[in-house]
Amino acid sequence: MSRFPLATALPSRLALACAISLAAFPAAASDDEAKTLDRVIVTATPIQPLTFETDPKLPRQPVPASDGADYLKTIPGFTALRNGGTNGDPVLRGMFGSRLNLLSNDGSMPGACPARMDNPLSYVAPETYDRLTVVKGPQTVLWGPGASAGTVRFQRDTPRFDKAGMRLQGSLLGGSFGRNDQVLDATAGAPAGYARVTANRSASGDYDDGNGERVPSEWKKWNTDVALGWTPAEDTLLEFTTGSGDAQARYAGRGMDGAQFKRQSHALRFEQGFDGVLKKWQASVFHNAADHVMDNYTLRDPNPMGPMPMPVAADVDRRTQGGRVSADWAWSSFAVTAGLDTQRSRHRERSAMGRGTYASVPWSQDATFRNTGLFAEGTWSVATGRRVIAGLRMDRAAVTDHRATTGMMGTPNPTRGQVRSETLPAGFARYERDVGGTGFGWYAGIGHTQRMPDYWELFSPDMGPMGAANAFAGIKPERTTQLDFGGQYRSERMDAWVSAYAGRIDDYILFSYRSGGMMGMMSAASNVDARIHGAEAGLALRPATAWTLGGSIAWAWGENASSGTPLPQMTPLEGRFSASWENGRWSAGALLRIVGAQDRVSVDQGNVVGRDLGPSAGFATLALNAGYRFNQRLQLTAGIDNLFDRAYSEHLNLAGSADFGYPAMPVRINEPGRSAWLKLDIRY
Ligand SMILES: [Cu+2]
Repeated sequence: MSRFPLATALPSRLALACAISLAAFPAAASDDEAKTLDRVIVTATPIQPLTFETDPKLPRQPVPASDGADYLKTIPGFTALRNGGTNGDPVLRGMFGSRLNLLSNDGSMPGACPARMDNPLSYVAPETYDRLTVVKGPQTVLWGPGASAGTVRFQRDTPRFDKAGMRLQGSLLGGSFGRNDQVLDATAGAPAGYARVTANRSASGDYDDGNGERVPSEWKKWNTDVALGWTPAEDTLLEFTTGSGDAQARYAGRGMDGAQFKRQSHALRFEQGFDGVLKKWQASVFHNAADHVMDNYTLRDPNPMGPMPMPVAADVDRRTQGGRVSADWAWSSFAVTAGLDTQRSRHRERSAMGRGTYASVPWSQDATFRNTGLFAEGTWSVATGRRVIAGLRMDRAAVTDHRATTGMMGTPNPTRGQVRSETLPAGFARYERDVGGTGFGWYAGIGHTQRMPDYWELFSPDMGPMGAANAFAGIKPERTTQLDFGGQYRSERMDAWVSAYAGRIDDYILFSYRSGGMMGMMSAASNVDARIHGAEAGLALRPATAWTLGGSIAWAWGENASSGTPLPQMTPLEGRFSASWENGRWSAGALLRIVGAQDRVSVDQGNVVGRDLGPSAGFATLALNAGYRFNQRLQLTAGIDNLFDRAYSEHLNLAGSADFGYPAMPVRINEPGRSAWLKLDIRY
């Protein structure tokens, strides 16, 4: 997209400022300058191969569900584990869960479900955000601990007004299978401040796969957020935000559906800019709460032949509070951001047999988490087009086990009241080079991070490693050391980029499943050593003014070095090829997505959600889109996804639930068959 600054074309000071602003400053939103026609996004292009930034308001294809994970799928290297129609769990380079640091409004919102039905991005309505930023690999320390596979931030910009006024954006989406979405984003403001309301509603019925078989996947969700900002001076901001939302989602691949996804978020942010060496300081606090109910009777009927023939529901609740203070300094060739972030999180649950009876059961708290980290990240412009970027971080993490009993049988918990605490260092260094005048640039970096096991790794497994009382007692922090390197070339007619990585993960947290227990499957967590490597690459050609031809590939490889077997849940080789045309008023495009077979599997191993079901076949799908811009304010786009109505399924997947008639032998959930959609975007 041409509106992104071409890092290679900038003089070093500007590039430095740009790098700093990407890393630390939420860029001030400019008045809506006349935008060119926004093409339908089929594959996002990087700012540089390590960093992707995309506008989540733009139309994209295949039409995404209204959740954060589906929006990431346009970035090469990402895929998602499907639950049903929405709330897929994002996976980058075969890495899942807390290996991805997922942030909304720079606060963390870990879900509550012990089976991870509500990953952090299921509480994100992407279109109500202004920017989606991804940093691949352990190559930043600014946004919290862990982040071994990458950092994903959904952000809202600060609106600024020269005079009193109003801005409005919105969209309407309609599509096959009863899909309908409405989004409103309205801001009223003056030089002294602003009020912004964002709201969305999204719904879809069950979809049909390419065989015409219905896949239980319907969802409906809504979100409303309000931001009140006070801007007494040009470089001062005090902002209060509050929001809530709820949803329901049918899950073809689960024994229960999501009957409730209640969200409450509050945040307060202060920023002050300066003219001297100290450029800025900022402070923020957040409070995020998720209250999730899963049951087998709201969106399905209990299966009389299944493990749960009676109506049953569980209510789980997670409240996370945190804060961050940071300051930015800049000298002529050196800039640094340093600060502290902290968060605490509490998890509790209650459950009962019978419809709605859980609500009268008292809560029982099972876990609390605390983490405080100190960080510093700097950029040194060695010479024109040569930069060194490095960061250090030190975290202190503690987890308390409050469970009186564990398991369905109510076995007394041997680790009740115990606290696990760890000191976790992280750091990275990267060299970036723009070869002046050639449009060519490259980078190479090394990063190390240590990640505290998360709620799902410490509390969800039925068993821990050999010799440990349970997972809480025995699972060690994961330590990732990774090389990241790549390059890019930009010219008038061609952009090309590649990002590659090679890493080792000591004490990689692995789930193994076997049949047994009351629910039919038992899980055990253990630490193994893993080796990973892979690459993503992209090419965009502009043979004529109106035409763009694009292609990208993503390849990931992993091995369990402790056993010499494949690392499970690894994304298969994927290629996307697109052609698009636009003349300012009309646009048209086609996307061919080709995914290879995956035979590097370790059956019944994986993570808290996904396990390898076996090898999978490759597939290819074709999608078409077209757009028409009536004027600067009104744009219509339309698309047909899976044009040839192919029946196919992704490798990373859940097995369909017997409640919906799926066979006992695990069968992957199929993707939607041919579907059409129409989207109207309004800017005012
Ligand atoms: Cu759940």
